[in-house]
Amino acid sequence: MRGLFITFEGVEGCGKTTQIERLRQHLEAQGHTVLMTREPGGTPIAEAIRELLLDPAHDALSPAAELLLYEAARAQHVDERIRPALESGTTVLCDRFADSTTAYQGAGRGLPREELEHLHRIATGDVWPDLTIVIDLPVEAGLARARARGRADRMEQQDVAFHERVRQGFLELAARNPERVRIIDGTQSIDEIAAAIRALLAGLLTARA
Ligand code: Z5A
Repeated sequence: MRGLFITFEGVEGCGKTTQIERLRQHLEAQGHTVLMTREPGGTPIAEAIRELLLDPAHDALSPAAELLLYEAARAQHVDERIRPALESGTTVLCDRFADSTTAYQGAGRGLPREELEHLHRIATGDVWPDLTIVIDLPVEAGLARARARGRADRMEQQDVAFHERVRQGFLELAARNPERVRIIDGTQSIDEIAAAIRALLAGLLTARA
């Protein structure tokens, strides 16, 4: 059977990476084979594109060039890593995917949704998440966590209003896709969020059985 494809989304510092690691441990303990990966990145070519995108020295990058680079990294990631893993029955846990483009380049930068959807189709082909978890957190809280880590990358350096639009973008996306995209309150403790994610997944696994 094709593997499950689960993506994690939300504003900067919302706790995705922490929760993906928790879920990986939980699923592996149950006998699942799991691939943990991230966007932009996940393959050598896509990681090189990531370097370009997040380098604070590239503040002249145009919105259209930024969009195409995120989609180019995704096309490579899907072809080289995600699709083969899913076809071999592996569960794929991905830190960000096409919904990040809808929120950051769409809601954040103001690029038209229909154009983004067209590019998503080219980049992802037939690969789309079975479940997307948005960890929702007030922007200031997420940015404070990210700042505590040190030097901000090019996307983190965008102003608070940009990150607020991104947060709204994720909430609107969930409202448009209630079956696939589920919101979890990111102000809860790490353990509470992990339990909520496991409950969502249990529902999905039961529905598939
Ligand atoms: N981007 C885009 O614009 N378009 C696209 O198509 C894609 C991405 C795919 C990638 O940056 C940037 O690219 C991102 C979106 C953009 N930019 N922004 N802004 P990234 O991959 O480097 O960064 P990120 O995805 O935003 O993740 P992050 O900053 O690493 O955060 P996180 O993974 O969500 O959080 P975390 O590392 O799990 O936790 C952050 C800290 O909070 C850490 O110290 C934890 O211990 C702590 N934490 C976690 N959970 C909790 C709870 N529940 N309570 C308290 N503290 C917690």
